This record gives sequence, structure tokens and C-alpha cells, in this order.
Amino acid sequence: MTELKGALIGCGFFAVNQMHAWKDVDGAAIVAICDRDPERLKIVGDQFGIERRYSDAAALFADGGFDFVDIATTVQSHRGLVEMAAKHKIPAICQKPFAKSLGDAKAMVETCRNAGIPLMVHENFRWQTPIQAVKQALDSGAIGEPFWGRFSFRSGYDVFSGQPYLAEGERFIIEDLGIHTLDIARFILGDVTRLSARTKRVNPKIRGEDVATILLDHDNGATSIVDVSYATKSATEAFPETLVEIDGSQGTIRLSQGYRLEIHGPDGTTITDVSPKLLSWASRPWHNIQESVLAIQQHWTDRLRSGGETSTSGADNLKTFALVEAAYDSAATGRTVEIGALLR
Ligand code: NAD
Ligand code: 89V
Repeated sequence: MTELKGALIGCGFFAVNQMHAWKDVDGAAIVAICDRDPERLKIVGDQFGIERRYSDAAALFADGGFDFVDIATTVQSHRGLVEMAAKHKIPAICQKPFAKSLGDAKAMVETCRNAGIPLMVHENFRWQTPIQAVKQALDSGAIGEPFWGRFSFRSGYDVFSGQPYLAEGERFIIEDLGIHTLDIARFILGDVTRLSARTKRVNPKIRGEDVATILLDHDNGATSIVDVSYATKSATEAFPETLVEIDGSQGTIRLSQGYRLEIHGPDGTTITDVSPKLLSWASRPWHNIQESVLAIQQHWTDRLRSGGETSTSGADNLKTFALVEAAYDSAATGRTVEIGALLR
């Protein structure tokens, strides 16, 4: 089979992981890159040996010669770039957060549907090895029917040095990190009917909230808590691990710090090390995230070839994005927010 050719737009902090992962993906390779910042274009072009370089996305699309585009810019440009891809009938991957608003995200899904092109959101956290292991354990029936869960990301890690824009936005942790945790909650326990949320800003040097606690009702009747914090100074820093607790009718699943998975059911208790692989280009503690980047990009490549819908398609991600919008609404008003109304 011939290799799929990709173009990547946005050669910033995180795109370097995506470029490394594309080198490891079977069946696809990046043939062109674009960044409006000439310095980033040169750094990434030289590091990965990409000759075709563009400072303007319109010029990149006009020249063509690729089968898909990987949009790795920050959120402000996502809608415009996805619409450009749709205009040129080029399948697109778009980084999270998908869009600036749920309205924009819905319009992007609609535009790609009308253009007949696949659209995937690079929502990689559900692709992490430990999260996949939790899902597999639950689906195996080891703990019976789940009725309660907790998805927890509590850290004091300095994310602002790599991503300084995170300190500047009116919104921070739910939009940037909680979006992953909410997606994991959906992935494990299914879609959400309603939620309520409370937020706080502890770090006085940033604009947005850095702590959030969200209570979710799932369609299957389970209740869960998503709690996220960048203000948590622990004895052992957990970044970037999502810890998971699931209670079921027959037992419990506990994913605890250090990638330790404990499954307790009628047949006894098993404890497994579900640590992610340390890929050749990865570095601790980011290796968990880095491995999931390779997994999601391989998934995209496989689905583009086979024609099936991706796990985190644009349409799927609307249901995660709606939880973000609902959480901010609930935190501002104190009300419980119905998710169905947001998705209509
Ligand atoms: P960044 O600011 O370091 O990089 C963005 C790059 O895009 C910059 O080099 C900028 O010049 C370029 N750019 C912006 N608009 C452009 C346009 N219209 N045309 C061409 N180039 C343009 O940002 P980052 O930290 O790499 O984050 C990028 C995205 O990745 C964000 O949406 C962020 O939320 C997401 N992210 C995801 C993960 C994850 O695990 N999925 C981790 C980190 C960041
Ligand atoms: O996903 C993100 O955009 C990152 C990080 C994983 C550090 O939260 O900000």
C-alpha cells in the first residue's frame, strides 16, 4: 500500500511530539509543514528534514500534494483552518480544544460532513495505555455493572513554562486539561446527561481557574466525579497521570499513581503495572502523553485507509466539548446543566 502523505500546520511546543510520532506511524508520513513564525518553521523543518515549508496555510492548501492535514495550532485558528481543509476536500485532524465555542465546533463538524471529509479531534488522553487498560478491565465484566467513578488529575507541575498562553486566558484548567479528563470519563462510563461544577483560582499569577470539581450523571445511571487541579503540591508529583476509581456491582478498579492497576472482583484481586512505553524520542514524565500521540495518529492513519469513523471524530468530540461549556456555565451560575439541550 502506498504511504499516505500529510501536512502539519503549527510547529510549536506540542507539534514536535506529533512530528516524532508521525515518523513512527505505519502508513503515513509528513511531507509539508506550515507555521507563520519563521523561526518555528526552520527549527521543526530542520529537525525532521522537511523541505516543503510554508508560512501561509492558504498557500500550502493551494499547492496540495497531500492526503490529510494535521492542525497543531492553538484554538484561535482551528475553525478557519478546518474550513480551509474542507474547501480543498482534505481530511483533517484538529488539536484540542476543538474550537473557541460549541457553536464553532458544531459548524466545523457540519462543514466537514457537507464536504464529505473525515475530521478527527486530537483528543489523545483516552489513548493512554493505563486508560485503555481500565476500559478493557471494565468491558471484560470483571467488576460487573459500574455505578460510580472518579477521574482525578491533581498536580503542581509548571505547565506555564512550556505553554505560557495557559496563564493568560480567562479560562484555564477545564478548557485545557479538564477537557481530557471529561473525555476519559465519557470514554469509560459513557455519555453524560447533566453535570454541576465548582471552580477556583489558587495561583494568583494566572488569569483563569486552576482547580475544578465536576459532578456528572451518566446515561447508564452511574455517577462520577472529575476533579482537576494545577494547585496541588503533593509529596510525589503525579503529572501527567489521570487516576481512576470505578466501583461496580461485583468489584472495583483502581488506577493509582505509578501506573498501578488493581482490579478486585469475584475471582480475586490482580495488580498490574500498566506503565506506558518510553518511546525512543520520549522523556519522562511526558512519555505517557507522548505514547498516546503515536496511538491516536496510528488510529487516524488506519481509519483513513479503512474508511471507518475515528474514536474521537469531530461529532464525538462535540459531546466532550459540551461538558466543558456546561462546566463553566454551572460554575458561574451554581446550576446543574442538562447536556442534551446543548447538543441540539
Ligand atoms: P504553541 O503556541 O507552542 O504552537 C502553536 C504554533 O502554531 C505556533 O508556532 C504558531 O506560530 C503557529 N500558528 C498559530 N496559528 C497559525 C496559523 N494560522 N497558521 C500557521 N501557523 C500558526 O502551542 P502548543 O502548546 O504547541 O499548542 C498547540 C495546540 O496543541 C493547542 O490547541 C493545545 O491545547 C494543544 N496541546 C495538546 C496537547 C495534548 O496532549 N493533546 C498537549 C499540549 C498542547
Ligand atoms: O493537553 C494540553 O494541552 C497540555 C497538558 C497535557 C500539559 O495539559 O496543556
